[in-house]
Amino acid sequence: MTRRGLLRAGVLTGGGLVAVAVAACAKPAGVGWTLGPTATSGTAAAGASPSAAPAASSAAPTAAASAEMSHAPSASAAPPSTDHDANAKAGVDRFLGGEAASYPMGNQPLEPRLENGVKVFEMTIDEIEHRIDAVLPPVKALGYNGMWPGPRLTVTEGDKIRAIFKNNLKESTGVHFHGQRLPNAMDGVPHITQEPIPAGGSFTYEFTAKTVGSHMYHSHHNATDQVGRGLLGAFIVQPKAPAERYDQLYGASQDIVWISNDTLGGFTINGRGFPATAPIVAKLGDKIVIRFMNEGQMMHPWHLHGVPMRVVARDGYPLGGAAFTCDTLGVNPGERWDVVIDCDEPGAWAFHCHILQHAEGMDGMYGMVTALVVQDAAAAVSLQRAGAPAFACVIPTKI
Ligand SMILES: [Cu+2]
Repeated sequence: MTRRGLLRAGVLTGGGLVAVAVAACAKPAGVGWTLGPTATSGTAAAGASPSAAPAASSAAPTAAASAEMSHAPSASAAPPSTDHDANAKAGVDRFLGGEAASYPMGNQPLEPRLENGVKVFEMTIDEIEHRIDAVLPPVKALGYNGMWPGPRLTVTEGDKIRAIFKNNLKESTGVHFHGQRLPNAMDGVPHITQEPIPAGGSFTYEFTAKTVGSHMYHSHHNATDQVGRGLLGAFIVQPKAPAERYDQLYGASQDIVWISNDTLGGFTINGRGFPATAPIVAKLGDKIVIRFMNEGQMMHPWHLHGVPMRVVARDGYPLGGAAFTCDTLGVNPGERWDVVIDCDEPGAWAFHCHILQHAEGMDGMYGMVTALVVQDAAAAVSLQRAGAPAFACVIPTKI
């Protein structure tokens, strides 16, 4: 099947199951990013994988992280392979088969406990084993509450917040709430506003959630390594006025956090690489919100096929009359951009970083790739790909 055919593919059932298509897993081989004729397939070529690139193009992460970065997305371990279409299809089939739902995802919502009007979040900082996909060996990562990305923390403007971080690492750390206007002592920068949180120690961050919108929390200590290895998460501050929240303001039926990273494990969306990335499944006519957050070391231009994106906020601040429409949105490290997508075209639309080395090689797609599937019962037949397996939507739908 051609790539074009694959991108059209999809299966729809009344139960909300969908199959999508994008292509599969492989890596440039040879030196740097070149796709040379000596390209091999599978993990044997991992040393030349795209996931190794950040080490070359950025301040060097630790040796441990560099070693882990050599894990390349791969469909098979049989070098050399010349059947690139088969390799690509194998990855697509894994995606279609619901690999994303086959093991636990990070970015799960964490409910605070209320203590005298304060929303208290209990957090741990742990060494974890994390799977970028269901096939590659787990990587030695770091996580908040045992997951990567860390738990999604959602509060309301004006809430009093207490976030207690217990450091279970063998090294010190610090936690910065990125994008929040904070009391200086709560800014989380070791040796500037606080002592590092030592191994085995704890630190309690207390502040009032002032800055509405899409924000993050992450390590601000040995950050190239610690953030690169997974110490990152989403911190969402909902406006106090319900009418200003995206479900009411835009009629959004899904509110999706999309955190990119590009160090440990290669190019990831919410800690996953294609084909283990979660698809986004919507119904025709739905409006959905995506909150892009970049915790990586390089810019990623997110490109959506089929339907445009309306960009409504940057770093949590509404763009108002400066809102704009695009199909490719560059998100720099540290930035957050909120977009509204009007799902008015049925189909399975590829959704990927358009730095192609982050998304597709000779053997198909890997890394920063997923798909937006717009379901339309009337179009189900024309979208159907014969024999394609179906899978359930695994994207969290509400913040
Ligand atoms: Cu990219």
